[in-house]
Amino acid sequence: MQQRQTVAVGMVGCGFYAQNHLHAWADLRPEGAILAAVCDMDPERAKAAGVKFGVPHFSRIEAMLEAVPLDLLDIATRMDTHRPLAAIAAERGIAAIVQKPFAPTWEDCIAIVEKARQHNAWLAVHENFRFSTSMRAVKKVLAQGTIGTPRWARLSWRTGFDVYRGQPYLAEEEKLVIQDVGIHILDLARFFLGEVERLSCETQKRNPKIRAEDTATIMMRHTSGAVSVVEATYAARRGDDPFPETLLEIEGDEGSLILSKGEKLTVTTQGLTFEDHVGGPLLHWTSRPWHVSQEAVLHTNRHMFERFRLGLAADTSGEDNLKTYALVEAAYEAAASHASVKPRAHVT
Ligand code: NAD
Ligand code: 89V
Repeated sequence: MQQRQTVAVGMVGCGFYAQNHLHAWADLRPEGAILAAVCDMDPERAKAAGVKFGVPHFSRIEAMLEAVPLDLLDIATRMDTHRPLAAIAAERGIAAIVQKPFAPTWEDCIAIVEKARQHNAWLAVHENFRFSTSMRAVKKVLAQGTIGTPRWARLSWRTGFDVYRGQPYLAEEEKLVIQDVGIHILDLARFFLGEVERLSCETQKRNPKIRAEDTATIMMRHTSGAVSVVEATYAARRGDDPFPETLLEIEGDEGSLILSKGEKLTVTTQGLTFEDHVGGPLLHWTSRPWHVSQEAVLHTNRHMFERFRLGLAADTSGEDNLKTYALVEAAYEAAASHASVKPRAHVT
């Protein structure tokens, strides 16, 4: 396949989190990712993004696709619109990146993947936690074998940060902490320890002002034999709130690693302990505390651009993200049934 030198990107959805996608695409322009148009069904949001980033703006995706030649759509709308928007892209042979959660149901996710396959359209999910600088550093330590084979891990995302201010819809979701942030941590568990054989889950709703569960504790047996605990809450009341950082403890048969608040990595191996700050620098458009999440968008978008340009699948392709989505579904099923659950698989 001919390698593309430049890729014309269309942004669909110019809301709260899409601002980070827009800045990231602007930063990637010198590398060949060209933000060419933006679209939001809210004309004011579309105009604000178009003016800020100097590109044509539209309130309908069809109008944008008719007016501007695009190679790749970055869909940063909420999950209820992912299936119809991804279908519009696939039917035109246009590549698409879909924000997490992939879609509201397993059936919707499968339909998005199958539609892309039917039209030979490139498809990926913007699952960015694994692309953050600190998570890449952890992956490098594991890949080097520094702590040997991982046998046990705790992946912890515990905050009291007011997530509802920027994302008010979270208070109304029928499924919350596992679907919104557990999905990231479960993806990290796969990234570090491999696929999952079975899991159990307990959920809690600790905030009376919201509709769904805001706390989940998940225990998983990986096919490698490793055991992991994945935990997430929006209801923590701690002095040293690490939002939006994921804290890690991973024990191998040669040592261990701990990623603590402030993206500090402590590695113990052969009886020696090493410490280092492994987070990325603040960017001109990022700010604390969101910078950990924001810089992950830049690295994710670069990964997507480079893989698409080379005609290769993204690490978080639609197919791959089905495995993470299956863990989300299994966690809700396990919480409801009070029994361990084997995640479903997508057989093509
Ligand atoms: P938002 O509601 O602020 O923005 C969504 C935008 O999409 C709105 O402006 C809306 O008008 C627009 N939109 C909806 N349907 C459209 C359509 N058919 N055509 C064009 N525009 C349309 O939502 P948000 O908080 O920015 O979240 C968007 C997605 O990003 C969610 O799926 C959320 O889970 C995800 N998110 C991911 C991260 C992360 O990657 N770490 C962080 C926060 C949010
Ligand atoms: O990153 C996300 O997906 C956001 C969160 C509040 C978890 O940071 O929804």
